[in-house]
Amino acid sequence: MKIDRITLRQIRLPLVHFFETSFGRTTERHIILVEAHADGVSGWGEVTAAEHPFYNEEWTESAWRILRDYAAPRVLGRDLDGPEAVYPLTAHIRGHNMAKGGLEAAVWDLAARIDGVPLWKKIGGGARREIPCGVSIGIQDSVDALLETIECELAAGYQRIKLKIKPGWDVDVLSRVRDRFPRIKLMADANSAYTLADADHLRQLDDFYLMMIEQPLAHDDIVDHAQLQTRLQMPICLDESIRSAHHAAQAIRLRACQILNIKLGRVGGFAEARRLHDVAQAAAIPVWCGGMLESGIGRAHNIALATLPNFVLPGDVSASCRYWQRDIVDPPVEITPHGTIQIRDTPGFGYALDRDFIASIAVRQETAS
Ligand code: OSB
Ligand code: MG
Repeated sequence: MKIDRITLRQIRLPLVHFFETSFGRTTERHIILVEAHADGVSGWGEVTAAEHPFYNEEWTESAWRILRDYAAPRVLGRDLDGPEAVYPLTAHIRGHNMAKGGLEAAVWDLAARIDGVPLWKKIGGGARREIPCGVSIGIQDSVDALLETIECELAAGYQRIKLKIKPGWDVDVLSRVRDRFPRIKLMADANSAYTLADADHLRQLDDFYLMMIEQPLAHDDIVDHAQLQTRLQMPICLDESIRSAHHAAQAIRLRACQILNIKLGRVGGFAEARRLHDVAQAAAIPVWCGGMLESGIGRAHNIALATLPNFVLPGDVSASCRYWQRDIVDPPVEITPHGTIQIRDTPGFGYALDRDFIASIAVRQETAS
């Protein structure tokens, strides 16, 4: 497989509802789509970098530059044995996993299409025909608004509720949520809003029978999380801190987490996501698929990823309509009444692209060959 052309497009897509985390509020996404061409076929990837460097160091603008100036030139014109060859070609570009991962994912999709198989099969997945889904609910303007949102998502069928927390929006909020919904699967994600000095404060959350607390401490920390875990009953799940299978192995060895969130972009694509999955599986650490407010392309890639065997917990992979008035794929991603997404068997990531819509919301485009 020889990649003869790579097209980058940046699209603008307003969210149906703002999404607020401990690091800020998002109302509109600026997403880079990567189209990789070979043998007259093309595959698509999505860069999951946000609009600002607050979740990690990347943002739309840095990703564009990394892709155009560093990642794409290293992959273009190469005779690749397969999509596994992309990760090592860009590995010496330090960091910028989301930029590199968007290109890598496009080549996996391309390879699946060339073989005429669904992406989930190409990556070695297929452990399940439908994936269990949860929702991630951002910080709201009031607890009443939050309770109403939860009600709505449960009615739609979602299997678990994840709430974003931060100092000032944590113990009291979760207490009211638990009072109102005593039996739901519930978890909290702090996006690094606390330090080890908050351990006693965080211990109060143990009263609410949470499935887990996600990334309470610093984005680049493993050691303090291990300390914190000895003081909490609920399992810690790591997100931001884990950028490679090696990090996962270290976190597991130090007992810094009991669960792992895997995000395709954060770890630089499918090859590393699979390695991370395997490291966790060998250590009996369950994983689930995280989300980055992806459009239909990134969402479809997440669905494929979540068919690997150790993705046993509901992920942050939810229906298109939670995010977009109109998605860029056709049909939009939908959930079943029992809170799952069904796997599709069309070659590649499984959904058709709405190319006219993509063209209409594109703010820039560049092709390298
Ligand atoms: O920490 O999981 C996170 C969104 C943006 C940045 C970080 C995170 C999230 C989510 C949203 O939780 C998941 C989704 O619905 O896509
Ligand atoms: Mg998270």
